[in-house]
Amino acid sequence: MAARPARVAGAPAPCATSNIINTETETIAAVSTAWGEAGIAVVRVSGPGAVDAAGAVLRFGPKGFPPPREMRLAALLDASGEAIDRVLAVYFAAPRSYTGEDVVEVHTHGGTLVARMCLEALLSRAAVPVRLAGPGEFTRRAYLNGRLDLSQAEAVLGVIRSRSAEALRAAARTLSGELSAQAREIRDELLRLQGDIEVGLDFPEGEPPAVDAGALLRSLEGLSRRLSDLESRCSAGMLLREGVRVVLCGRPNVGKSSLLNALLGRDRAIVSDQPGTTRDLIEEGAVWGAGVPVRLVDTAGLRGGRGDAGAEAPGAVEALGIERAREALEGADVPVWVLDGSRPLAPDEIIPEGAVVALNKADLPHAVTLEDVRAAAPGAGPLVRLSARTGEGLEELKEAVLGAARRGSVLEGGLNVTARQLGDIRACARAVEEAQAAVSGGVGEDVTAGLLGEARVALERLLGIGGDAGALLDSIFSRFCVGK
Ligand SMILES: Nc1nc2c(ncn2[C@@H]2O[C@H](COP(=O)(O)OP(=O)(O)O)[C@@H](O)[C@H]2O)c(=O)[nH]1
Ligand SMILES: [Mg+2]
Repeated sequence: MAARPARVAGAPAPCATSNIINTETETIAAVSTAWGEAGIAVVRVSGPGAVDAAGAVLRFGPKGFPPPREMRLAALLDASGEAIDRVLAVYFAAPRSYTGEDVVEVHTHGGTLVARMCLEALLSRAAVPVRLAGPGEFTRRAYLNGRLDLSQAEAVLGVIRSRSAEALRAAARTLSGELSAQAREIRDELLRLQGDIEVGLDFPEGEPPAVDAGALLRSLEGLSRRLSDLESRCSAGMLLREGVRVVLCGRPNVGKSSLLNALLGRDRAIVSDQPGTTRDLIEEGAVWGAGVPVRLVDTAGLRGGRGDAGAEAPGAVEALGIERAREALEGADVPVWVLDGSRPLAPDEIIPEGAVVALNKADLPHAVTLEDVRAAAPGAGPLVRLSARTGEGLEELKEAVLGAARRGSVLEGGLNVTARQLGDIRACARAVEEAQAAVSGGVGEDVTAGLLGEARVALERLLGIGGDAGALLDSIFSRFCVGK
């Protein structure tokens, strides 16, 4: 590898690529987080003018500009000196920063507008010239200043580029606004329904009710379906971003490590006929199907269902491994229970509910039929006979695992969301379900209206729309004719 360039104060950084000139004199800024609806956005400014530039657009409290590595609250100012957002700012002094230069990060509230205004302020209002950073320029500076080596710089890029083509497509779909468009439609419908009910509530006794329960129920059912579709697409997006966690479990010596190696196409885990060889978790990434990222986890063998009589008690280290295996099994998106198909099924074999069952060692004479396994574990997921040694059945296993990961939804239509956004969608779906129950149960309309309000607020949180009372009032009064 090429020697890292040394950083000499005041002197231009040595150039590794010819198009970088004098990185030390220019101050650059950019929005570092993805564009789109999010909790926060980070605007980053790097270079000798970073502190000046930040000082020109932020107003700190009495304690003033923060010392390095301390986050402080500040007001983001517009051109006239008015505060437009409350932000957090943190200063990293050179060379202890990502780029190796002076860096200030401004954390604004999410949504593209505030971040863009902050960036524009940094670019236009600082006394020192600040220009927009080019693609990857922060990382390029980090490399030039010896903060990262090239392989690390590439790794940063890899992470940014997402783990797989399908994850990237999910991100693009979300960025292109598919999620917000859908959430907004549902929110508008909730607002309309809530408005209908509240108008009815204000009518004096004896007047005809504004909503009929049948129509309301049908609307709510429609909303419920749309929300559950949105939810499953968002969970798919989460899986795509995080990777589907596939955990290989089973007794010692059934061939879990061999299966991991066979699925990866290389010898990652140690295979031996000595039971208890694998003691810790081994995790490796792969991409399956049409670009679905998968995290494969090999575990220590679980001896029997719940402690098997007759077998040697595991040593302390192996016992720890077994504990980790149990935890991994609980955290699995798709558990795969591996069995040795060349030996009869152990009477105390406990196959977890819903697990994909891999009946390994198909190259040896079969001692168990698929029917035996099905009878012993009626709650298990798909059964696949395969051989880690010959590779037979591996593709079928991958398909079964991806099928289980989809759980009825289409991974390929995934929307990339954060856990918080998924939480908001779920909260909305729950409130709509409760509203359905309230309407069918003939509970008062004020209760239904309250639940619809709750559902709507959850989506507004997702969309970053604030001040719920105003929107509701607008919706109600827009139905009244002028002059009333
Ligand atoms: N014939 C045959 N042997 C296998 C197969 N898979 C694993 N083995 C053997 O079974 C033994 C245990 O394998 P290993 O992967 O270490 O099992 P683990 O304890 O479940 O991780 C080793 O001797 C492997 O060579 C298979 O598909 N066919
Ligand atoms: Mg093993």
